[in-house]
Amino acid sequence: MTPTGDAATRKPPKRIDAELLKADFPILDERIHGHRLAYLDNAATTQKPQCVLDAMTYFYSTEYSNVHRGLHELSSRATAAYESAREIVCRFLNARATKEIVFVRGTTEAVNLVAHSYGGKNVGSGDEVVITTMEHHSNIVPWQMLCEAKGAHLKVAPIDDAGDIILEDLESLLGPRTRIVAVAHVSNALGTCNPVRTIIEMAHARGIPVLLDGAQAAPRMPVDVQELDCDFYAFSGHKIYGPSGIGVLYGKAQLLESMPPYQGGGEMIRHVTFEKTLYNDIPDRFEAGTPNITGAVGLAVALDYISALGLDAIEAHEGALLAALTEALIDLPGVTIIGTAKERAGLVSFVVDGIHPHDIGTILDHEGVAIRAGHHCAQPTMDRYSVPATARASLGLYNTRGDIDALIAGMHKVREVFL
Ligand code: 7TS
Repeated sequence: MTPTGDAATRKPPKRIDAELLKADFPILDERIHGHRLAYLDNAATTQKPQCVLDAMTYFYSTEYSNVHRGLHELSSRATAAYESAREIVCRFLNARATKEIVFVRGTTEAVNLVAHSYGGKNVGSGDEVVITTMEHHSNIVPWQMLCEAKGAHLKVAPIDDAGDIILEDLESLLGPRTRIVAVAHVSNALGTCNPVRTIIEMAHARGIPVLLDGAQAAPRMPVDVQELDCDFYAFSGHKIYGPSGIGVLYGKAQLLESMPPYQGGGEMIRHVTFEKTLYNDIPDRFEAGTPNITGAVGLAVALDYISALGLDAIEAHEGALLAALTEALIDLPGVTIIGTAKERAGLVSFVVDGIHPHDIGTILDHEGVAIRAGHHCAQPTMDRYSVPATARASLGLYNTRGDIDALIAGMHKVREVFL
């Protein structure tokens, strides 16, 4: 039968051939204690493809200068490269305009910027900020500092035993004094993929803006800020196959335009006298000082790289690996998975009866398997499950079934050593 209509013209879904893609990442060739590296610490940071390394070297070798300043040729090249990186980020998030994209150091700085600037202006004594139990410290502490300074209250939406936000409880925290809701899109400690569309609708119904911490979501699923209708979205370059020291804050233009500067210095001004300084338009108003120019260039290439692979293909690839990884871990005696939410992405946190997570991490390292053990900068989440730490295996686009097999073989070694 001849296919008709959509089916005839639809492109076949792209597939990730992770074994092939490993060749793009030179560091994955490293031998670790005599073993082939199985890098399963992607939630902490991802490795970089050769195209990102090359683009940064090329930029430093042929185009590098400071941006938005000099009249000379190299300054024009550098400015063009930096602003073209902003366009690539804008397209990646499907933002409405490049002025909605602010380059920052990473997710941490993005949240601090919003807490200081938006929070500084809009949060007062007796007001409330709503977060959830599963936040990374960088989406807790800046709000805590703001609340302390302003006499405001930090309200924390609880999560259930599986690691899902209890939505009715979150909704009941939203009131006339709530000034902002800040939530992880995907949790770095539990892997929960939160129902952010529902949360945004709940908040917007009461006129409350929402910041999404996209540090773990942006590298592993398509993100469309217009479709989500979030007010702010933050992510880090180093977790999305780009360089460290660069990240992105997306903000709706109307909100960013209403916000005062975060830091003062060069670049963020229009005119300075000792009596008064006029601030620049967005996004420059939030980019005081010489930015991480080469970082932005590298980030743009990383975003182009993963966009060419397809974020939906990466999501499907990691989803299949996550299912296999979860199944294999559950089969091991004494293993408890911390975080069994309805929707999960990218990572598994687990504990093993009688063995400290740090010991798991150390033995696995000797087998060439890199995971993270600790509280994952989410101590309140650890407290919620009454564990001091977990072992965490987190996935990236270059991970294969072979990497999971190496982890499971390593876990058998761990048991031999400690039990
Ligand atoms: N938010 C989430 C959800 C994160 O996972 C992280 C970093 C951050 C914010 C902070 O990002 P940064 O780039 O500004 O540091 N998470 C981790 C982790 O899970 N292991 O190491 C860093």
